[in-house]
Amino acid sequence: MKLPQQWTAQSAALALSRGYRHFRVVGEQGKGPSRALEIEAILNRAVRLVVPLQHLRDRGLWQPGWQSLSTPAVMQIIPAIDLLDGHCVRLHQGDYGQVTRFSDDPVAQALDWQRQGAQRLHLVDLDGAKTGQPVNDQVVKAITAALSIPVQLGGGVRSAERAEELLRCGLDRVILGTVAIEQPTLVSELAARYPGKVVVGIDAKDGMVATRGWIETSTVKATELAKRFEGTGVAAIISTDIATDGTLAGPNLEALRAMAEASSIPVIASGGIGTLEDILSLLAIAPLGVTGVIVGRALYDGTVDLAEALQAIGPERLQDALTSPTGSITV
Ligand code: AMZ
Repeated sequence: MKLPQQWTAQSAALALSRGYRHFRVVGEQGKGPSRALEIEAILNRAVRLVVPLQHLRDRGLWQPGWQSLSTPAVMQIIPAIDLLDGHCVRLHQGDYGQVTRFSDDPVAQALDWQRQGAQRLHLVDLDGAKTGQPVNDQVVKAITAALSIPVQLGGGVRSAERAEELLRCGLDRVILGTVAIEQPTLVSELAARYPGKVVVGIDAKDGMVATRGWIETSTVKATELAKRFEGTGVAAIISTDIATDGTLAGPNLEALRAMAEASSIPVIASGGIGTLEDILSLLAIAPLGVTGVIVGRALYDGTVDLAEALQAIGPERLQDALTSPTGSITV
């Protein structure tokens, strides 16, 4: 049955939802318990999102995840610059053999994203992650000095001294990956000493933590490592799904949900963002504690427009401006 093409809002089941408050039904799939509605949400004047509810249900995100949309969804979009030998690059699934070089002027690239409205920049020293030694410090320092927004850095931060050196240089946050699994106490100590400044990077291959430039995979579950840092003052966990990183194939929502549920530490999603819809799909798990998303290749490729994405989930979005419901649906 084709449902009427009318704008709807505030249905009984969705009355609590502020994430997708304004939408219209564009289709229906299945019958009985497997019934799914396809909705198109208005997010701003330019963007519409088709959310197949079946898709959310399949992943267990609708019940009670759908209800959990009751909190206004807020998501920080963080552009990423991965540095290899001083250049802006992206790797495919973290493979150092599959490099795409996007810019030879990382400072100009960072300034451009700041100009487009980014509130934070994510930097990765890929040489540092692989070798454990800082390689791109000159560029890192130049970017940090040039920008007025906070900058965070991961890759090769393997000691308290190194973390402190970076914070002294003006980095807002340091990201610890390999050390988080090899010396978790060091991370807890740093987090206690520098509140809000220490982020744990948990990079997972099939749910298992990978380290040292993702060349090594451990036998520790990503969610178990996340639990380890509960209550330590770690500012956030950046959860990267290696299989999707650099592929533009969409985020691994199941893995992100598991990470968000593993601890009360805010989770920043990383890996797989290819379109604005991918970013918007994260709004469904925002209430579970997914507070930000890192976007890399999609910005370079132009499949995500940063300014548009910021507008779509920022305070100016049309869904918040529209207040009068024009119909309702029953689900
Ligand atoms: O792409 C990769 N191969 C890669 C990458 N992006 N390897 C590591 N990293 C990033 C992690 C994290 O932010 O996502 O480097 C940081 C971890 O580095 P380290 O040196 O602490 O393990």
